Amino acid sequence: NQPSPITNTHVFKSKLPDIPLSNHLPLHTYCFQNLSQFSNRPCLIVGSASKTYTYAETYLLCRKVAAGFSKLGIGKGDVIMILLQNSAEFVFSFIAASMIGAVATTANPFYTSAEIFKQLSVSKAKLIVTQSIYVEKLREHAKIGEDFVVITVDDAPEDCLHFSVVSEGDENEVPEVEIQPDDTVALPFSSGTTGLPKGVILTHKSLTTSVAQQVDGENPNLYLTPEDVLLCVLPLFHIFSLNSVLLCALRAGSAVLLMHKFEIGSLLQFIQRYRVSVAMVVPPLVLALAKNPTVAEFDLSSIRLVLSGAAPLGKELEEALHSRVPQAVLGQGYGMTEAGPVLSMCLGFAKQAFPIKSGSCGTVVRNAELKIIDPQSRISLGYNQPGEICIRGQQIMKGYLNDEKATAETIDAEGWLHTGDVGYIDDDDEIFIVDRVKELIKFKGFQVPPAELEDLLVSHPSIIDAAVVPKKDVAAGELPVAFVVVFYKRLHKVYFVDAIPRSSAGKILRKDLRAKLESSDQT
Ligand code: 4UU
Repeated sequence: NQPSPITNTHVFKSKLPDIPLSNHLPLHTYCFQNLSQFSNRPCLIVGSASKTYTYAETYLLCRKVAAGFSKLGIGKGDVIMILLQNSAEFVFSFIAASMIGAVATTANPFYTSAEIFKQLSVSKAKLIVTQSIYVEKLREHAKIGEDFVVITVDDAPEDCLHFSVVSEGDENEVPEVEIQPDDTVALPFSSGTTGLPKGVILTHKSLTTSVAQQVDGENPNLYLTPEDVLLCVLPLFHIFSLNSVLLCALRAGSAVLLMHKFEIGSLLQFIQRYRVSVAMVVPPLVLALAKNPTVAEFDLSSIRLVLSGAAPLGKELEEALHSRVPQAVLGQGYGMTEAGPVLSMCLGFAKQAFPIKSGSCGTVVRNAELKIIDPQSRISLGYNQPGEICIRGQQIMKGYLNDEKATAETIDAEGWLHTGDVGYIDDDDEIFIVDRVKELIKFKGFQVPPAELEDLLVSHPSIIDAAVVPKKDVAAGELPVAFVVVFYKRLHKVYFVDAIPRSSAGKILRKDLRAKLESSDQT
């Protein structure tokens, strides 16, 4: 216990001991390392299709797709874009990319064409796996087949290939590639503490370390077993679901119940039918589970653990959910794409669980160091003093793609990643997030970079200047709100609606809109 000679930094560690890490292994090798123990157990359950893939089948399909990608010319270091809702094909594509040393960049299929193309051009993706309904967006700025190859998981439109082209590959023809721990495997996009979305370089080592910090060791922080069924309704293109649901489940041999979208009725049916035991959620989903009256008609007794993350979870909401699933341990994980992503996890989820407090985001994960610094002086702080949360460890990103400046602003010379989140550590080593010093807006847990909306607003000829900030909201957590400076004919308020009411002749029903205004003014 020698004090450091240079600084006396207060460093917080997990209450669990560090463990040996198998982070020299490529991600897919690490995830499937214990496969033989559960090869005939369910791995992927596609809720909507009532189809289950065992571990052996999943592994085989990943290898086939890896061979198929390779045959299409995808090699080491090449990037594929996965533009899919949660599906078995998402999983096969992601793991297959890892198997051939390629990189998967994941994107929200609801993105506009412009958003998708920004990510495509920065990541230089050569192949896109998507659904036919999104293909039109890919035609707007490019020629399919020339600029990139498009594979659809359903009927292939013109110039596109059907997924069977890769999934019927020969599993014995997966090329032998040398994969180094420092090679990139995933390239999710995040705006970080400032500016526009950037490619976050996550290496094989980052992700294997992060998964190990959660589910490995004699007393795993997040204890999962082959008997568990994990709810996978959060989108896999976001790092929370990709890492803490999919990759952790594969390593532990748990089953993953894939749902392509959130709809409360089918969600409840699936939980009941498949006896979901572990539910990874975001606060808006907690709200639905806690408050929706239909929940009472379903049997949720199989749920033993609820892990909420990606945005702050109110105490009142947590307690409301507790009354719906009294048998379950409720707790939070705290993550950030750049941090690999998990910084802290509820120790109530450990095999030998610790007592926990509601409102806490858990305790820093093992094999990592966390410090809290004064945002002005940058001096590290002790217990119970709020400041900016910083993390160091082998799980954090290698950096932002082609952006040394943003990388240097986020990871300092000593290897500390600065989160832009403000929090404190209490006497029991639990982390409480109290504020955010970065500009990021979190709408239902999704990133909304204000800079992106500001750019869009000022590109309008009548808008001189604009600023976008979050406004607190019960259902969404935060709503992006714009302040705009315009030339003349000033609008004082803008309402966002799904559709403008029109008569059958197409005339705007202004009377209906005015009535809507009067009723909303009273609230
Ligand atoms: C208050 O949201 C994420 C990742 C979340 C995650 C991942 C694995 C949670 C649990 C888990 O096991 O990543 P990003 O990059 O989209 O957003 C990061 C930001 C954080 O910096 C913080 O501001 O999202 C916010 N955030 C939270 N805020 C994330 N988790 C929490 C939380 N409470 N529990």
